Amino acid sequence: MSHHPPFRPDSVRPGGTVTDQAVRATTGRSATTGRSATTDLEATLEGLLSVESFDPPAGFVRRRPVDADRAAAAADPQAFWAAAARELLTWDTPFTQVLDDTNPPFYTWFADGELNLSANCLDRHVEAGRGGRVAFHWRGEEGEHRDVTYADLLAETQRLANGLLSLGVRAGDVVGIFLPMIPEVAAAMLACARIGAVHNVVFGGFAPSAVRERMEVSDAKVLITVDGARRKGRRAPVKAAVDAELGDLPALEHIVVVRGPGENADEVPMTAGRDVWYDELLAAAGPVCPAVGLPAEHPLFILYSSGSTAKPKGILHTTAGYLLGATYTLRTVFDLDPATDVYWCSADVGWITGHSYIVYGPLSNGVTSVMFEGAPDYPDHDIWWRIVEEYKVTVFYTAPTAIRTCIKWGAQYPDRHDLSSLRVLGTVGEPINPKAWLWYHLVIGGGRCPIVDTWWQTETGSVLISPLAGVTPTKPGSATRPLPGISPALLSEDGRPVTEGTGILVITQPWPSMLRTLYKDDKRFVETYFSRFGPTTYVVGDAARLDADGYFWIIGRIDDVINVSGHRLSTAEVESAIVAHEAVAEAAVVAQADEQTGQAIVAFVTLAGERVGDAAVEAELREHVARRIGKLARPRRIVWADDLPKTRSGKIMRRLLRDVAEGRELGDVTTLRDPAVMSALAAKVAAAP
Ligand code: 6R9
Repeated sequence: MSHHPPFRPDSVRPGGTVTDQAVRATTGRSATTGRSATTDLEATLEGLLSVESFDPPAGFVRRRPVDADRAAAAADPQAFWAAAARELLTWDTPFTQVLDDTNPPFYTWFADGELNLSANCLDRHVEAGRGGRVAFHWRGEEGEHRDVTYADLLAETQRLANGLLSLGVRAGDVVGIFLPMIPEVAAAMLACARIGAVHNVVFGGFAPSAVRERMEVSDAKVLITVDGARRKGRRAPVKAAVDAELGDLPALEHIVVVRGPGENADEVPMTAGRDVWYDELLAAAGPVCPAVGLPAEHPLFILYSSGSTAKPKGILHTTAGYLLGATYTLRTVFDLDPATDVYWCSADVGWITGHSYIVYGPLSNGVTSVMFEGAPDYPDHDIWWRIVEEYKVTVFYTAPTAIRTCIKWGAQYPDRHDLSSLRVLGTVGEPINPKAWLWYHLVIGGGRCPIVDTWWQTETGSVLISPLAGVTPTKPGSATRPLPGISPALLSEDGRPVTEGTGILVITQPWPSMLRTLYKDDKRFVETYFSRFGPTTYVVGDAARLDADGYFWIIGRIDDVINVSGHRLSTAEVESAIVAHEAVAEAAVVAQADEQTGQAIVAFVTLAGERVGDAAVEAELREHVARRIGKLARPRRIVWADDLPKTRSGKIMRRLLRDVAEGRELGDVTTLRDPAVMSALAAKVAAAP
């Protein structure tokens, strides 16, 4: 396989670039095993924080060249996407139209083509003789193993598709999926796709009331759920709770119940005529369900995403464009080789990362993945690294918040394991602070794995801005440059282009995996994304900075900007500075109304290891922030927190922290991973206002 010279920015910013050898020289970490030597990690991290840019690690050999893609996409984006759609997807009816942009912002892609998404993810691999390849190395939280091959998954998907048909599900009907991280969740999504039903996956950790809301607004006809769930050795009945919340939904005709892993001692209530066991449904169904080609723009799924307002947005994706985005970006960004790589994305299928990068992207590419049911600290804090070692994971994709949690636990857990199989690391979900980036790079990646900081959204369907592994020089904290065929730009408040500096992030050209609308709410779709700068400019909702090398730095949601005495500060920037302090594990910064300065900064801080939050640490931190950003950015107040309120997908809920800081009644906390975190913080703040 040929090796292409890496892209290099024209100029290198102060601080200079650093090579893999230099990292190894300064860290004492072996590039081949990832094991630490005796060098003080903390000092090394501190030393590297001033390094602005990292070249792709010297020994990294890229398997999939991308220079031709860049050139083709730059010359003619539509022709580029059309060629990719022909090369990467298998069509029943080839398309002749590519983009239809006659009615913006309602774009269509490949509209006269037909294909079946489940056939693209399963049948074509089996037909090519790769049915024996493992699709998922499933790993249960009690250590159970189950290898599901492509042939297994195809068989299961066909039976379930027939089962759904027997329950009266037809193309266009909505099927809810509320399942833990078990292979059945992939089969459920694929079975829907096979018959053209629209799936609506709800994160398995959400409360049944959230499931009810999402089923109700989408008129779900069937819900696929589980008898009970387990988490860190504890069990909770799911079906009974679902019944209590959803029993009276008029549109919901059937509930299919999977017998989840482990013993479930609870009595599972089953309503005759409505409820059916998953295994019994499959046993009664025929083994063959032909994959019929569906129109490219057939709706594939709805995924509710919590916006800044109370009402969640039902983001709608369609078939071909979405699949093309997931398929192309996975192989291109991560340099995945389905024949040799073992890939693991630690997200949950209940959010978009799971849809695109646990289910559709990996399966469409024919990759072998790990699927893990459990928590990262059960039975011990090294379980992720044990799994990497056991399955020889080569490509690992997780969230910055998870990395910061690992930092808090300490390098001794990854250091227990041989992580030398890893070759590419990825992050997603929020800006990654440089310290977490460096720790990930050194402790997990052994200094030898490129890190891809992938920026995208539920709405974008697939990654839009990211380094390409082994090609793009990376700057910790920057998602770097757009992928081929993607055209982001920054605009000022009044809509003028910003070529260097801070602005509102927009995408100026449609791309295949973009959302098509908000479910049954075209009006809100246009208002939310396409009203501010007109119907052809997609407004992302993030602010970003563009540097002299054309690198994008995502600052955060537009509403996460703090204004202190007329100076705009990003919560992410202040957080990053705080977290760079050696005593700190994690920080969340919010604004508190202030008579004098308009807004003042309140920082909620979790300390690493044994440090205790006292006046001395507080003074150190304030001084530290002053040095890194300026006196203006010094937190007015620091609240020591044992944990921060996070959504199930790991995003810090700053809205709730603002409520606490400003002494307001706490809003809805049911979407938090751990609602108890909020009451603990509120008590702390109330005790020392
Ligand atoms: C995939 C996903 C989207 C929002 C997005 C942005 C933030 C995601 C990021 C990132 C900085 C990254 N975000 N990736 N910010 N760097 N690499 O997370 O989708 O749940 O819809 O969230 O997450 O603010 O607008 P979603």
